[in-house]
Amino acid sequence: MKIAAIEAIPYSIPYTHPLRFASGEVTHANNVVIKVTTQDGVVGVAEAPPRPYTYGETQASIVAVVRDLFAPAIVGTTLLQREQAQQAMARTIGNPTAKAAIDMAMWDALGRTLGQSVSSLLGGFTDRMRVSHMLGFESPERMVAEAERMKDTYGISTFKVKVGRRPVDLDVAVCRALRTHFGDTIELYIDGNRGWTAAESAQALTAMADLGLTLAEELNPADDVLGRRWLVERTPMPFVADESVPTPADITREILAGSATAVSIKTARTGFTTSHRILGLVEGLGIDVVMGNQIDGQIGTNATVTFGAAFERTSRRAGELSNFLDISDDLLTEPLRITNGELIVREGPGVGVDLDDDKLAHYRIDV
Ligand code: MUC
Ligand code: MG
Repeated sequence: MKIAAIEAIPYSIPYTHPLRFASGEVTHANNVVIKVTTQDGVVGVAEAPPRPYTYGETQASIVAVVRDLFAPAIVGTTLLQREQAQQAMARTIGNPTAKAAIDMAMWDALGRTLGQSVSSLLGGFTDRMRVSHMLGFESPERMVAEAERMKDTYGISTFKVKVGRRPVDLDVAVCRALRTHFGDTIELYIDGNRGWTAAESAQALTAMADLGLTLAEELNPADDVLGRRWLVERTPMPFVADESVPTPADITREILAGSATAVSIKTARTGFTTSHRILGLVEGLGIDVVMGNQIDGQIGTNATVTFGAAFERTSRRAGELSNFLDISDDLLTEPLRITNGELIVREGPGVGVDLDDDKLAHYRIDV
């Protein structure tokens, strides 16, 4: 079980249509595959999706920090010493997706070594999650058409609508068009990626008070400390902290400050080990939780359902598990399939997915 090598392999696959939101835009899956190889020849795999506009990580920075800092500190430990790896990486602030992918690749290698599924090792609560689809910025007509396609083709009936544009009426019109078109056959919630001010957010929530929104995420910046607290006090549904809480300590600070009442757990950001710690915090604080999407490819989406289905709390709500559908290709030998609005956990061993080496060779790039 001794770790012999940790590799970081960047690749690029175009999206069929870009996903746009208040803090940025994704046109290519410019991700980094992380492979952890043991001395016994077992290989664990995960991936890191850089979000430069959110965490400051780029493909090049992820490759460099894994190669120059994290791999030298972790190679030589065993898969049963994950806490050693956590401590080695914790010395460095930031770099969340690089750290998370190493952690998840170690878990995959451990599951493969033991012949067990990681989801069972983590908690084994259920074998599936309902799927929520994220709708990026477009006109109301196009966003309704996209939701209809997702509902008809994949049975998805939960939608997270990206908001945060100016004037606020644009996004209000989208949410109203979705509710008018689908009636109460869909669940709707919103994510502003810090695009609005507190006052704009309150104005939008008032205008949408009759639309039955179930969650409101990062509508304004958490750094607007009093504005955010003022807004959360006036928000009638759980207010989700996402990019404002990349660590357990951030969650504690923001929740105790009244700046959020729920959190998004993203395995792309906190891997399996820290996500599990966050789940304990969620239970202890008694707050709501949603399994979020870092605009992951299939490897990352599989990681999200592996974790989300492992626990009762994280499998209550639909998880954000479908935006890989917008990528023109992917790297798995056996692609993920969403049917009847659900994604099933792979049986394993490990996280249960295998890389198609020819595809990785085709899409890999130098950074
Ligand atoms: C989300 O929930 O915010 C968009 C940017 C990012 O970092 O994650 C996505 C989705
Ligand atoms: Mg978000």
